[in-house]
Amino acid sequence: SIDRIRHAGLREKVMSAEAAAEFVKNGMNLAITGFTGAGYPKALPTAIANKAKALHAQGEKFSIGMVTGASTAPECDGVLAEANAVHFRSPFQSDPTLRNGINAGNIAYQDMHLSHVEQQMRQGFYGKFDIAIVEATAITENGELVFAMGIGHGAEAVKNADKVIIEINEALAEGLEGMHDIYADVGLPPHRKPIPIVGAFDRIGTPALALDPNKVVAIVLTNGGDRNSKFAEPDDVSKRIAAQVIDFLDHEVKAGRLPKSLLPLQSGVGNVANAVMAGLLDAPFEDLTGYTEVLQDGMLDLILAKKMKTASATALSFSPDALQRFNENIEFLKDKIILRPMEISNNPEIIRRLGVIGMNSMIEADIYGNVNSTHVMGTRMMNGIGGSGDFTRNGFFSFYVSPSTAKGGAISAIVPMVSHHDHTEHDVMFIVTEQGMADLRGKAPKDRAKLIIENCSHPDYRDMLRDYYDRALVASQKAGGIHTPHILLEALSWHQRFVETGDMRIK
Ligand code: 0RQ
Repeated sequence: SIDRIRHAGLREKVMSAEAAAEFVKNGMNLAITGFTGAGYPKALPTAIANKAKALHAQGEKFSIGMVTGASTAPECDGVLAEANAVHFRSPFQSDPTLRNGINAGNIAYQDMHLSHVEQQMRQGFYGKFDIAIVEATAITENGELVFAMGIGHGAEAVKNADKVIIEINEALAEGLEGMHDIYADVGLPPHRKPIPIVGAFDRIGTPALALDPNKVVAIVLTNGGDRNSKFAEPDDVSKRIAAQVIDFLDHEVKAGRLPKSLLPLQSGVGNVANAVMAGLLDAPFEDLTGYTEVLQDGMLDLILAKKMKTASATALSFSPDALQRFNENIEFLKDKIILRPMEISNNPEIIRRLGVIGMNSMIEADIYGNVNSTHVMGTRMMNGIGGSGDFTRNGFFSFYVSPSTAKGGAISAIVPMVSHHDHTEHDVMFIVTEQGMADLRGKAPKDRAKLIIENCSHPDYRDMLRDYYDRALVASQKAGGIHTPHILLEALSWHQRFVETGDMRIK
């Protein structure tokens, strides 16, 4: 209700989503909040999409450029893509309709490291932002904005855009107020200072963001849930991957190289990542901490079970059940979860200082440890790099986890050469599949290849990989160097075979 707008002057800005959508004109550049299905506007995107459809029916043009925190949901990315209302999109998405628009060539998409987004907004790489659309829990007496379940680039969006539209979502727990820590002083060089986070749970900012009331052109009241996708119960493959990661960490603790509380954990999205967190519930560690971008069910349950002391993230992305546990325990969780702008949650300086243990999923890795997180068969965008690069390059440990095959065995996740490079051999420390783990630290390419083929590849592909590697060694000798053996014309032939026959295996 209007009670959540505690600043009297701003109450006058309340209007319908349709009326607010009138501020959005063809060709505008919008900064819209949303991070992995949390904190995205629930009403404006549909109102904008309906406006687009009506204009298109009259033969008029209408589309927007759209920069979010990360992925949103069907009622944001989905409806806008479905209405052909998006001509540019950055930095991360996972919506099927939007993805199809990107892969059909109708939507220009820039896939970006999430830690870079706010800085590049300030640098003006995306041009001027006409409007920011921001989801919020409340507006304080002093006219400050209390963010929702996700912050992402929201603080920079509000500062940067000419006009601001706020959606106040009544479905959000009021107890979220106080969980956010808004530090928006990163600035641009040469005037930067160290970001003063030395412990994963340090508070360095304010619980809400000061607003310029003159920039706020509309406030829309909504009442709707976040995307709240269900998680699959960890399957056998996920459990085997998780067990190896946990065994390794346990080994490091026993060897005295890691404390019993480990180091702050980051985990990517998806079922395998969630399975690792679920596995930690029964692991012999205590007082764990999280320094991650997305906090999912697994980490929430670690906190509720008092296995994890505190967690820092930029968004809370829960299944419906976990959301209920979160809302019911919000008073207990208040001093255990902190939400930050994604420029801070994913900041290389802090990730390096804290020594974060990063765990992310991949599409494929090659025999030398290069990783592709984003493209299927080299050309088709899946989701995007997200924060995986921020954590992989700067983490204390960087794990890549994946089943060893995809599409019922027709695709090997271990290939001679990745069809797209997101994380180079210099950044990737461990590759883990249900077959086993390759520890690549301190190893040269030929040693890595042996480990990845023997430990991580699926038995159906192991002989093919051995054969490729052996012949590459001979061919590369002729080509003038065997540091990283390859047969250049054959290196991507597995992908080509899949494109032509639907199977990487030779029939
Ligand atoms: O597709 O459902 O159509 O069959 O990819 O694969 O195995 O369910 O795994 O959900 O963890 O996703 C890398 C895509 C993995 C994800 C990726 C197909 C597979 C399936 C999903 P179907 P799984 P996940 C935190 C960090 C980049 C961003 C990131 C991702 C679908 O983790 O987007 O890490 N990561 N962010 O069939 C063809 C292969 C394949 C393949 C899997 N080799 N070839 N298809 N698939 N491997 C979050 C943020 O930063 C916001």
